[in-house]
Amino acid sequence: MLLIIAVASAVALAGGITTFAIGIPSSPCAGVAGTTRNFTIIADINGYNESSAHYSSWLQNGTAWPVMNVARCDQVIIKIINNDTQSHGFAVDTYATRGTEIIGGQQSTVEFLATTSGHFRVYCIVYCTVHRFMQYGLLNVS
Ligand SMILES: [Cu+2]
Repeated sequence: MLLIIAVASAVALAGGITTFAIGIPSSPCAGVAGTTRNFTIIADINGYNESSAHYSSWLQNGTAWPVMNVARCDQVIIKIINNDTQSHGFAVDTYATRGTEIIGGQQSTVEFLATTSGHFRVYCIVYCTVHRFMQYGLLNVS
């Protein structure tokens, strides 16, 4: 019994030492000093930051609105202010896919580290009366 305990302890110790030597996987942005990027999105009867005015450009040539440009490893803070009476949603592909619902008159903040570069759609996830104007936002992570 004592031998079993001794062996088990040795195995546990070796495992511990191995874990210590290899370490836990580092974050993709470890050691990279990114910038904090703040954005404000106003959601109301005209969409996100007047996106209804950009709807025809979106239909004609896919011009996104609003557009947020950041660098990889930046800390992204997006404040969404709902000035409407109805609820609106907010989601970002890859980074905030579940999204958040903001009740009329309230605000919410979405924050994440931009670990993956690419183009990510920004859109509403609550079926509202101006939903079509809130489907073509864009986050560019360069
Ligand atoms: Cu909507």
